[in-house]
Amino acid sequence: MSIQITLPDGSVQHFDVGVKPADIARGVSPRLAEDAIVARVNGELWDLSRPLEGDATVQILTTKNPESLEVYRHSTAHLLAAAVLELFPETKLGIGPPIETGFYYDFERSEPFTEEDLRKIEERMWEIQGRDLPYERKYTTKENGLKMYADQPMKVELIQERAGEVFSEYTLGPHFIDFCRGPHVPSTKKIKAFKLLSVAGAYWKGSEKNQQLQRIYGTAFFSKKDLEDYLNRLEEAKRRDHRKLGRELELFTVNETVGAGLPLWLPKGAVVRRVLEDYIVEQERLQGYEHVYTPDLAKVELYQRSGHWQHYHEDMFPPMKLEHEEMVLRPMNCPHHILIYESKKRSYRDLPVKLAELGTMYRYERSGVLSGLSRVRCMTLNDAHIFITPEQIKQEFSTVMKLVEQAYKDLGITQYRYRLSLGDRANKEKYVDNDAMWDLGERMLREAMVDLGLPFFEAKGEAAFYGPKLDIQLADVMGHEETYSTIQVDFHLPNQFELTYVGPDGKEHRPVMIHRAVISTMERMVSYLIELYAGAFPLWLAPVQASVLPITDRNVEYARKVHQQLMRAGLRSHLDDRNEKVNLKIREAQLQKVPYMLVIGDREQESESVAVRHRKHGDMGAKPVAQFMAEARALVDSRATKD
Ligand code: TSB
Ligand code: ZN
Repeated sequence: MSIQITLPDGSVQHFDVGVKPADIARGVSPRLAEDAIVARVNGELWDLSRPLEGDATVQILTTKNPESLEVYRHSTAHLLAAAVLELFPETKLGIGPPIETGFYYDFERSEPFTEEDLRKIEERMWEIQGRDLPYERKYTTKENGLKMYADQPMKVELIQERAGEVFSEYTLGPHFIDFCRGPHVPSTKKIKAFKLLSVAGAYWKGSEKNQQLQRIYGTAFFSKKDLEDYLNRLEEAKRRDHRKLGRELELFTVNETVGAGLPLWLPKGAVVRRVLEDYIVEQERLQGYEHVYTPDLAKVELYQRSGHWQHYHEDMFPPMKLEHEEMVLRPMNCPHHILIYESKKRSYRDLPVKLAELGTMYRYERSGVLSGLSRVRCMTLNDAHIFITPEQIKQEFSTVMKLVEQAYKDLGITQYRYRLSLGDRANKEKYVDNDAMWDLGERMLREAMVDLGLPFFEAKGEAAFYGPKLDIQLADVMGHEETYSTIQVDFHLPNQFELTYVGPDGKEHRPVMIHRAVISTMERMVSYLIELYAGAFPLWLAPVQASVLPITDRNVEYARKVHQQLMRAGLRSHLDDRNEKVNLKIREAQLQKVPYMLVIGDREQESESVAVRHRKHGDMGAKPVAQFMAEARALVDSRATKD
């Protein structure tokens, strides 16, 4: 019997039933057959060696298609499991999926896997790879399967839960077989570059009620070069990791007794934060923002009225009972600012009203997603709520965008993407139900971006519950993106609180709100800056800008005088008057990434100068104190970000 195969270019070919995608690829070109990883058959991923039973559209996927990498990594996970079973036959298998960064496989075994074991397993994986074993798809009846997998209890559990009467499985050589939907690459020789990275604990099915497993993480790429690039980036990310640098540079700490996601800012981190706060408050002042202070908690009623209670409940800390009231820690600052807006009568002449606050808020982030300063449970946002007429939306949006761009320039941030974060009309639980409002808000933001000529991409289901957002996404060394700045259009909260302003017609009208955060939360922005600069902050942000280092006891008094002069000039100086060798002091200041080390010996003391050493450029020669101060101040005032 002959079947019709439609190829992506629309051409139709006839083949015998049972033809394999691999044969079709070979028919197109030997090159395609060589590059093929997997096929897409009627929209479904399909092994190259799996026969086709009827008419179908067939696309051959090569290393260029993103889905191929997932399949390839999944196949590498099978290779890992096969190697583990060869070396440690008593091991029980969990699951082994591909993930964004590679793949993992979960194993149950009483002995922990050591570094040395990982090395051996990786070696064995290469050995199996060299055997050029096919990934063969087979079928088993459930009844038979349960017998076959009798010594693999987790597989039995999965088969009982998920398998139909007949299910698919994949073999790799005579001994390895895995209950698996597939598809896979045709053979182990296709797998050219992989590395095992780490072992971590994991629970079977992710639940602490179940047994603990050992999860071996690895990664795989189509080429050795891609793998090396990735491993280099991974090294770089480790070197820059803000949690590691935060410890080494004494910026912040997390103490289990306080709780996860509740970092403590150490003196040096607090300086960086304070500099940032002062900076942004000043920029806002120049733009006509008025700064307010509001409490970190309020009665539940406030959030019932705003809609947070209905739509944002899961992200809030549970309420506290106080006499006859229920109070909650605020997850956002908007309701408080709204109450300030409505504390007096507003006229169209007063608009825009821009209320700003370094507002502290609390969110119940799940423990698994918490990370250092970048994702926390208690955070202080550079927040503001702008109350305007509908006609002012675009103008105000553009003014905020300018503020964002200025801040990024001053902070030295250059890599970012604009994301238009849309609602989801079908999700009434997460989002306020008002299609017309969403349509309008999303259109306004889209048009505002087009007017500004800025490129953006759209993401459904990323909006705030009350309205769409224009988010600015910053990526870390590994390419992982997070939202930092955000500009949000909101028609909902003004309605909920029945806000008004008196228009030129003497009647009451409803304002629109823009929620915006220019430099995100202090926590998240500092985490980013630590990684961006690998801890070597630009002079204007550095916790210690200059370390004054007397060489001998004789020089301490003059050094103290220099230190005080610097402090009075508004420079953050540290006097290291310990009775230690100056070389040790220099080394320590260097490790702390202090921009300038000012070495003071007899010669400098006599000439009222300092010997300047820069953390990157090394020895910069002696300079009169006044000259050093003037130069340093100029760099601080211009917010230079390059060393
Ligand atoms: C801008 N009501 C608005 C505000 O007026 C608001 O809260 N928007 S938000 O929910 O998007 O949060 C603002 C920013 O806070 C986010 O863009 C993100 O950069 C930062 N942020 C959110 N959650 C966390 C967290 N868990 N840890 C650190 N920063 C966070
Ligand atoms: Zn808000």
